[in-house]
Amino acid sequence: MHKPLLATLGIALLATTSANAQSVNIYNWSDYIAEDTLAKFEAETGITPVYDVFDSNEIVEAKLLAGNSGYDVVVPSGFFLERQIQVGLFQPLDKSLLPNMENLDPRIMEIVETHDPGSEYSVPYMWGTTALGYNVGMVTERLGENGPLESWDLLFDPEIAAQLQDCGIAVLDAPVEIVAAALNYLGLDPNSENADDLAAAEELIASVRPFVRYFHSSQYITDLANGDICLAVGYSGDVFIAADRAAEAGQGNEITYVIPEEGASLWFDMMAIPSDAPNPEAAHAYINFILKPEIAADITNYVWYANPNAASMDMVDPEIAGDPAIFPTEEVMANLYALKSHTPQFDQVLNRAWTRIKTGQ
Ligand code: SPD
Repeated sequence: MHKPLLATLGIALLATTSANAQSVNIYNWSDYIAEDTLAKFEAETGITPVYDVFDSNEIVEAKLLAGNSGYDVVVPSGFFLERQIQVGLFQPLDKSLLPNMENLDPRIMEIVETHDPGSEYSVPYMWGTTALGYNVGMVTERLGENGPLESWDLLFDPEIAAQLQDCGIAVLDAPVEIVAAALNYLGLDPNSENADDLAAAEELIASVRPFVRYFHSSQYITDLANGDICLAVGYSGDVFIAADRAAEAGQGNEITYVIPEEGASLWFDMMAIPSDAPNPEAAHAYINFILKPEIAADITNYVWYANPNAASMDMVDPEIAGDPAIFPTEEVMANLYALKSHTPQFDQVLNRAWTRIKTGQ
């Protein structure tokens, strides 16, 4: 007699539990979170995180523009987010749900203002630079100790790049950043939308194209670590991850990251909530959790990227906090340029040039 009643009750209980159970769908860069961040978030909030990764701003933008991405939190770079805000892809943040924003460093907040005035739609996640990672042994063997080891010549001087062809050069599949690096190397404005400037950058990159093994935005981590390539244009923390893995593997590959003397780009990856996010409340809970000092410190200590959380600095490994290639000093900062949002019109032209470069036409 009681059995069916209990069974009915059981079903009802299950239904209640799943109606109340919350989840949050997060779309973040690959290799960009500590091992235990998501487990800690779930334990603290009871919200189940569903985590998906990407390795290029263009991919995130395409998903957001298509609509119904299903994501609650996405992490584009500021120079993409800026124009995504303008076309209504994000919803305003409810700051009453983000008390941990008080931990953010006012100096960083001042810089990211240019992308999102008043942080109406976003908060910074991690930040870094895009420059050169190389295998010290392989590169010095080919270029000597006196080679241009602190210069973009490693990539952009055809005579130098040709000498590294056999050990392998990888370049990010990131048109905005690589063209900006080429423009900067040529002494031009890295954010220029001028057609002649773009043509000059394209000519420069095309001149070293024969020596580039591949264009990809995450494969270089493993390949640098294993000694399968010797030079990569990469993101700061990713090169440090490669260096760490190489040291752990003990195969004699020593990887170093350099911000070349000509300068490099500086960027901020920003957490934002898509306008059509299924669960904005859980999204706020996730963002607020990431803004806890100990969580931000955990992530920095694991992925070697600078975080914008002033209150976390006491918990960041001193070796990381004191490394000017991760937390740049004023002097290094002065040699960095911030990437700006491009107009959609320029983007089209840029992407055509990029396709020509990659296909070698
Ligand atoms: N593995 C994490 C990579 C994060 C890179 N952020 C991209 C910034 C684009 N300039």
